[in-house]
Amino acid sequence: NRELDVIEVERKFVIPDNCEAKLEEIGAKLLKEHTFNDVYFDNNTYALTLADHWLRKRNGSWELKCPPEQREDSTTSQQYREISEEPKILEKLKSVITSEASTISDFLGVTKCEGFADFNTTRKSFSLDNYSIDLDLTNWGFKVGEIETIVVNSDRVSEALAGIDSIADRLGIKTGERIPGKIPTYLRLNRHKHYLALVEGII
Ligand code: V4E
Repeated sequence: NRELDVIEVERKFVIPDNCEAKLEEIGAKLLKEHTFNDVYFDNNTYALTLADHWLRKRNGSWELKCPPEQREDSTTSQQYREISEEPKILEKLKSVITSEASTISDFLGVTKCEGFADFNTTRKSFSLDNYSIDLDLTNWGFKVGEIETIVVNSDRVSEALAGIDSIADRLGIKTGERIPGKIPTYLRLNRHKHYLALVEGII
């Protein structure tokens, strides 16, 4: 009874001026606009960051983004597992920083993990076929777009990437390069040491 590997495949993009008009033109539908708060956690040696594990409390609920078993083309696209069940999150966290903790907040205490970023995002979510297109604006003025889909089998990743590229193409967006997201940008602006750990793996 192997579990399904639910993988989120996404590509970020710089939001062009006419993006919402273009989205409408290609048939994407605005699903909702909402604002959420994220607090991200790590310790002072950036153990979670260096392991590419992203623990956050989004609107009060725990979420963990971590690498799937296999991933393709990781330079310009991102593929992550997103886990929201607390026992599974705890198990993953303990595989990065060994501890005896029995809850996530216990884990944070014994491993001295603390919040390193706390901000709000207003997100307009559009949908087109099995893809969602999010236009994000943070409360510190940063904008970033993302085209995203979920696959339940790693064999489907290339197909998902091709679908993402096709939508990007129809929107007139370049996809060849990796666009910095909210966290890399936040760290570059506010926490330079942590930023260097992220981009250069040095502490
Ligand atoms: C995966 C990741 C980070 C966590 C935040 O992920 P992101 O997709 O930007 O958040 P968001 O709000 O869009 O999540 P959603 O609502 O779609 O679930 S922070 C950095 N990374 C990956 C990463 C990395 N390991 N290295 C570099 C240089 N950049 C990015």
